[in-house]
Amino acid sequence: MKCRKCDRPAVFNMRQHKLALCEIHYPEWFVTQTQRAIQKYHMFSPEDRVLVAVSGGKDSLALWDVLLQLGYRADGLYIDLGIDGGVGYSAASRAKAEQFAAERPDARFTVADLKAEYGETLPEVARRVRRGRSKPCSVCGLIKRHVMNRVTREGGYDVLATGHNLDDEVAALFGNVLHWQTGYIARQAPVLPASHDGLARKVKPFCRIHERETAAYALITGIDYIYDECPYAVGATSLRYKGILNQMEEESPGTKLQFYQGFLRVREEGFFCEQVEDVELHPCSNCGQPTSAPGLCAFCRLWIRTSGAEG
Ligand code: Q46
Ligand code: ZN
Ligand code: ZN
Repeated sequence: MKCRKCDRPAVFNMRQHKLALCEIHYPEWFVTQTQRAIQKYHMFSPEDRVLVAVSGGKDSLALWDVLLQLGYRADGLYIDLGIDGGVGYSAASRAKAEQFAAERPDARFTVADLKAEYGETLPEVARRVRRGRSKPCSVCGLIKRHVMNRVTREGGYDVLATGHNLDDEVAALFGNVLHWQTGYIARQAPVLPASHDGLARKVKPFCRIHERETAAYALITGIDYIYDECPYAVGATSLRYKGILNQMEEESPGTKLQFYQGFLRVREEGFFCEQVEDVELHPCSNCGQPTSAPGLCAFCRLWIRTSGAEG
């Protein structure tokens, strides 16, 4: 098969776009698609300072790479959760992120080390608190959100960018629709605006890009990333949903994009807007980050043991 744009052999075929491209034109196409999403959803402008949350995986490193190529002022943040899982997961993924950053000395790179900053790794906290014993990912999500928000604000960044791709977004949407979690559905968007209460603006420039497209970009451009999933991801419901959606995509290319774009359209038409509750937020009495209940936020409650704390 030949590249659509030149005579070279195609290295990547996208059935859903009816497009096959060579090793030169595929990365170009990928970068243009990302730029289009940034502009279409008004994510940020060249003057803005962007913090990219990097995990050492293909999506986030590809995102950082593309933003730098496009000339954005993009720095990286890696959160070291201290996960071992028998494979030294955090150490290995951190090494990939560090190596990537070292090759791009103009970009700033920050590591937030959970154990060094808060005294415990994620598995240690998860074992100690009730909600973590059954669901370490729920504690992890809470910790990552807090740390990302903190570093974004402290570092004076305008926006936090994550590498969530179309498969992630569609799997989340599918799960939320399956359980009719209308509040979550209403809050799922390529851009979550900053709130005056101190929550950073969050954007997902890869929201319309398939996971296999980010993998192909990383492979073709030689980005070295960690192939392993986090050991806690094994058996995750979202992976099951991804499998089902991949089967549908296989039989009918374009299904995922159609589902997602259709959702954004009806959302734009105001379909779910009454589901967005205007919850009043208060600053946490310890860290100052916004929280719905007065007193300590859920993150600080993980570390500060009071009579009402989880145990
Ligand atoms: S890092 Fe954390 Fe994920 Fe690992 S513990 Fe779960 S949430 S699976 S994206
Ligand atoms: Zn070509
Ligand atoms: Zn707090």
